[in-house]
Amino acid sequence: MTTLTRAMAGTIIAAMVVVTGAVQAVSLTDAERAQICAEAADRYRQMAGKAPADEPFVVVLMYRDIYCPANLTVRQGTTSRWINVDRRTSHSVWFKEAGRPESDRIFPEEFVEMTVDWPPGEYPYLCGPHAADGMTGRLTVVGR
Ligand SMILES: [Cu+2]
Repeated sequence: MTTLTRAMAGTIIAAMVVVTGAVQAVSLTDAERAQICAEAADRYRQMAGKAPADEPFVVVLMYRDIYCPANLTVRQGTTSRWINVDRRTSHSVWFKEAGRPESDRIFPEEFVEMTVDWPPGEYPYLCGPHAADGMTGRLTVVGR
């Protein structure tokens, strides 16, 4: 192996380590996700004084680089709020595949609200800053 090839091999190994680090959140087990989402719901109760399910709108919590719940089915015309219950990190909601613009950064205790009146179908979305860490979600819209 020439020195150059050896140097390139070193670079490739370094790149693989970086990629592995970045996808760690993707490999969360269902139990780990459930635990994080339970913590997120506790954080929301502290902030709002009630459970997410008791709100008159649909709630998706953003916490520790996941959406809770990550998969959600709503009827057309449903108002949904993506709420950041993290302490420091900002997130976004971006229906990139649907060709929509990324939301503004949503800082702790802030939210974005959307009334989804799109045609029935599946709408994957992601967090701009954390998509590479596995922060993605899917909204399924069903007819009224
Ligand atoms: Cu995020």
